[in-house]
Amino acid sequence: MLPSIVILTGAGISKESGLDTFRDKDGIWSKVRIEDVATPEAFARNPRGVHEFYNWRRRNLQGAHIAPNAAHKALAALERGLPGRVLVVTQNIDNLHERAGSESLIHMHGELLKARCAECAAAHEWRGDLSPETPCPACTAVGGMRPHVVWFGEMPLDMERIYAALGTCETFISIGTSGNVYPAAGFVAEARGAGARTVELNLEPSEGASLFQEKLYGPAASLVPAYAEKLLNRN
Ligand code: BV8
Repeated sequence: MLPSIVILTGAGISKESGLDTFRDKDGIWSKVRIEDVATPEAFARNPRGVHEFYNWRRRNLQGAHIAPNAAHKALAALERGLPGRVLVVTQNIDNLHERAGSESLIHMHGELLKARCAECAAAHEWRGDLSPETPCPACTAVGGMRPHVVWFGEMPLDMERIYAALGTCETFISIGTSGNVYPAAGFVAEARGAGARTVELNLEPSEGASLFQEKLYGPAASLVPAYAEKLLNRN
């Protein structure tokens, strides 16, 4: 059954969990350049440097200070309250939606706690560091291990399933994303074109704000529980 509520999340939903966003003033892209750490060309040119960037983020994500916040928990409760009706599509590579209990979940940009082998394509849960010397646990090849993350210029994951859900959902909710990165930033137009009600919950208007029929601005940990409650009472 296709979900009637599709929820797109971005880095803003994890901000109050202690993870940096990308384009806020002190965000990740103010410290490193996309071209140096988040493209296949960067990885080919400087694999050790790209590994170090993701090793730092993988270690940080597993720090005791990082945990799901009320927004992640509210989305998991919404899924439990409306069985089979909710799908979360996240741009985030953190695991906070899973840790909050979300199961109907697509990581369209991959997952920081997974690594895959360029030689045999096997993907593995991965909590330690990676380096150009890391052997593949499946085929033992060395030099092919990479973060299981979608870089710029690479095709996001599960796009068919995402577009099928966007084409039939009744409500599309965008949470904590600036609407800069495609194809995710185009999802609101897809959903609206298919007749869905479109809602933006964000700290400030995103690039696509004009496409949303309902807009609420403020921190996700406050906005999302209240909005999820409203959806549960309405359905
Ligand atoms: C692709 C993993 C094609 C890496 C990331 C048009 C069509 C198609 C492609 C393009 C196009 N135009 C340009 C492109 C190319 C490119 C692109 O979009 N570039 C942009 C910069 C212009 N897109 C791609 O390359 C994509 N691939 O299209 O492939 C293709 C076709 C055929 C065959 C092969 C390929 C791939 C994009 C994926 C890149 N990987 N992530 C990693 O994480 O290291 S994307 C990167 O940006 C981030 O990872 C994140 O996932 C994503 C989006 O960022 P946001 O989540 O929105 O975060 P941001 O900081 O921007 O915003 C945070 C928001 O939260 C703000 O609005 C803020 O106000 C708010 N906020 C802050 N605090 C709070 C809050 N909200 C609520 N509460 C708070 N407390």
